[in-house]
Amino acid sequence: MAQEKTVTGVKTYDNPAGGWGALRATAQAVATQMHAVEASKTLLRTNQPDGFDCPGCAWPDKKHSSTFQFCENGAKAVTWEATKKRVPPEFFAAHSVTELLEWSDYALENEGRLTHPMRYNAAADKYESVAWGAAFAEIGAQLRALDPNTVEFYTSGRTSNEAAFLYQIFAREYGSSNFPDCSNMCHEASSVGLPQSIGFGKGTVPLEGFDHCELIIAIGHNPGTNHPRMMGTLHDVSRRGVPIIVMNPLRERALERFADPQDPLEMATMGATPIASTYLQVSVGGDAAALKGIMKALLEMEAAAGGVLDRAFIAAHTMGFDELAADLAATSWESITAGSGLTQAALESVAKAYAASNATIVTYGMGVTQHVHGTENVQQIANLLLLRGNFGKPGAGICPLRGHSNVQGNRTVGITERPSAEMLDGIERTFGFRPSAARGHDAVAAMQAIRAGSSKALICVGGNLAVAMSDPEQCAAAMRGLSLSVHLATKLNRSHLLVGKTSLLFPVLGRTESDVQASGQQAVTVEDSMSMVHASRGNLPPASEHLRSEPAIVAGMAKATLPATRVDWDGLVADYDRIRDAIESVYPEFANYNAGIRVPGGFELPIPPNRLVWKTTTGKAMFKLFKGLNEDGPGYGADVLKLTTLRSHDQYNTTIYGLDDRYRGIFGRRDVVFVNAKDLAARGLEHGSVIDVEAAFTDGRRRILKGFTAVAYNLPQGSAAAYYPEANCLVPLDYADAQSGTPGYKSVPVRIAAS
Ligand SMILES: Nc1nc2c(c(=O)[nH]1)N[C@H]1C(S)=C(S)[C@@H](COP(=O)(O)OP(=O)(O)OC[C@H]3O[C@@H](n4cnc5c(=O)[nH]c(N)nc54)[C@H](O)[C@@H]3O)O[C@H]1N2
Ligand SMILES: Nc1nc2c(c(=O)[nH]1)N[C@H]1C(S)=C(S)[C@@H](COP(=O)(O)OP(=O)(O)OC[C@H]3O[C@@H](n4cnc5c(=O)[nH]c(N)nc54)[C@H](O)[C@@H]3O)O[C@H]1N2
Ligand SMILES: [Mo]
Repeated sequence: MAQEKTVTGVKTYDNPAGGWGALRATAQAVATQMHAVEASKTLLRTNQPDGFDCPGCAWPDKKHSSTFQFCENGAKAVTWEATKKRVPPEFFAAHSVTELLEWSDYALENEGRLTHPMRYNAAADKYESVAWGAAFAEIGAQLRALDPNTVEFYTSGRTSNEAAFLYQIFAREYGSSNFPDCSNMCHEASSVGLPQSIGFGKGTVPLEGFDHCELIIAIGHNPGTNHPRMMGTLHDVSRRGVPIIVMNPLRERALERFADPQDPLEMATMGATPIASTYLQVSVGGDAAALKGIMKALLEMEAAAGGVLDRAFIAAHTMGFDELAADLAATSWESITAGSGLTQAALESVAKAYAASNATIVTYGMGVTQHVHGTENVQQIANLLLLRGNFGKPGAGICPLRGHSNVQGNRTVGITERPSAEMLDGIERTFGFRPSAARGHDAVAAMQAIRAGSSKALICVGGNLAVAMSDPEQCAAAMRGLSLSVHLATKLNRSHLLVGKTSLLFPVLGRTESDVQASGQQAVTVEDSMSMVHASRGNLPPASEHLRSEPAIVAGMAKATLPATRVDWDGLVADYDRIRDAIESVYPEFANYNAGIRVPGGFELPIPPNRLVWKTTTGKAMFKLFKGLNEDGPGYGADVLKLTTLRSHDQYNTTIYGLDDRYRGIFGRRDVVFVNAKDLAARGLEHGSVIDVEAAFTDGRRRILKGFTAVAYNLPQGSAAAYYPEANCLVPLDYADAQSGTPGYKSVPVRIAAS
């Protein structure tokens, strides 16, 4: 977009996404973090059948091949972990925790890999190295003295199936059901919403589905940055002439035009392929209204001419259609267009394209889930698909784009605060004890309990909870009140510095590293967005001889905490095949687990909706009503903008690789707020104005982002955007979906004014 005024670090980016720029950035990431020879060896083994799983995203690679050497953000994720830089005990001796808290998130992680187990010494205000055995003994003694219900077990979605499973068995044998995890801030709205709709909380589309679809509707995700391997798929789909309708407030470049670095012709000619056939700039928070509008148009077409709905499918497989139809009839077009920011004609044209397609896939991401009614949002997508029977046939279905590379697997193997009877039976059958059936804490509830002082200890397998959560100021204060905090991590981050009475920091093996146990070199397993489970085996020498694997550390803590344990921790860790046998025993859907992962590409877990089996309480797929249109709760007045929070192209969640966001034209900075030029003008502001952004909540606490620079940007009037995690200070801890607990990160009511 042409800018009238020059603002430092803000430029126009006119090229397609991908292309030579992506290859250049890949080479740069490699050069700054790794030695070139080692790098090429490592990178080429990413996502190969005998290599390791790329921690960059959860999108599968085509069978037996890897697109890795062409994937800029995959390379950033791998090289960030496989870096040559180290953070040894001498580093901590030289820098106090108070000093390190002044460092940026980027600077902390950029120091490199943790090398030794460390324990915080309050008198010196420094982390000091500690022996593994002593550290485990201290954790055991403290946990034994605590009520298990006051201990929180956090998981971030990089954790392998094997580590996640051992972790939940440890926590449950100890007596806790508190499993806050990153998914609670991410796709929980899918995990809660879809089981009610279709009896299954995950995506239903296999990768091959994209070879058969006749239409894709892509809502609220930015694959050019966050699911880069998906771009190859979308590129192929577009080349087949299949329409791709995008609903996103921002015109994300990769969804407009993409040059596939794997396409020699495109690279040689500097060409590109258009991705979206239709790009609808829905308002921030306008998805429920837009989806209801498309469904209303569909029903109106059906009433006018018939033949639009799949009546046979609706009759045989669903319940709740009449209520849905009545609600849509009662919802006015005026309210739909006001709520979505889209015209009736635009929504009718989507309905027409949808009615003309025999196999439709809806893909979606955080733009849909991170709202105060995220669960209902997801259910409107399921409703839309059910209306034309888009389940159980090739090329059709729902495709949530998962976040962390194994976040889906973590949940499958039991990281959940809502244990099912089936799972508890499985654990009892396998290990001979029956864990508590009580519902535990999710991420928001855990942080609230820590803040209230009712939870005393926090163990984190990965992640950066205090920074990723809403309201970091309150989270930081809460974390400092803990009697015990334990972090398993590859790199140093801010959460590790929010020390409690006893704080321990354990360095772990990453995906890229060789994991050798008593029976030899081990593979771990992960589940991608499409329910494919496959092996991941690292090949680099560990960053330090003191590193331990996540399963080994979990086992160490468990043995020290549970003197009468029923679990053979040492035996399980000696040979991960045994962990997988135990997983299979608890979750029978992992039939022949160990054999299945020895086949290149792995195996698929069952997806009941694809067999037209609906594991809902009624045995049918359910049309779920969402009364009204506002996915974000009450309005806050005409001067209020809805601010969404985004990832830049140079970040992985709280990990900031660099300060550029190339495709959005931002360079060397992150302190910007994207606003429509008219909204700026209406407030006497302009492109480049230095502004304060203040949340409009009325709970009596002021939440302000000070001194950010306004960037006039092509997004709908009334909408605004800023980067995560900088903008998290605007989000109250309880601003979250009532059903799923997912924070409303994508719809924060704010006012802006000159600084
Ligand atoms: N390189 C890289 N890869 C990643 C990550 C990363 O940080 N970096 N994070 C991983 C994780 S954990 C996750 S969950 C995924 C996240 O992947 P995405 O879901 O793509 O994440 P976001 O950057 O939050 O972007 C959301 C998109 O939704 C749009 N949007 C914002 N608000 C709304 C809205 O109200 N409605 C609609 N329709 N759209 C909206 C934004 O413009 C943006 O394009 O990526 C994973 N992969
Ligand atoms: N405002 C706003 N807030 C958000 C979001 C948003 O869109 N907007 N998105 C939310 C989403 S979708 C998510 S998933 C969360 C992410 O929340 P988290 O998962 O908690 O955060 P990450 O930044 O992914 O965690 C990074 C840290 O993980 C550690 N790590 C990396 N690899 C490994 C490994 O292999 N093992 C171990 N043990 N540790 C490792 C490193 O120490 C690194 O510092 O943030 C949420 N917060
Ligand atoms: Mo996520």
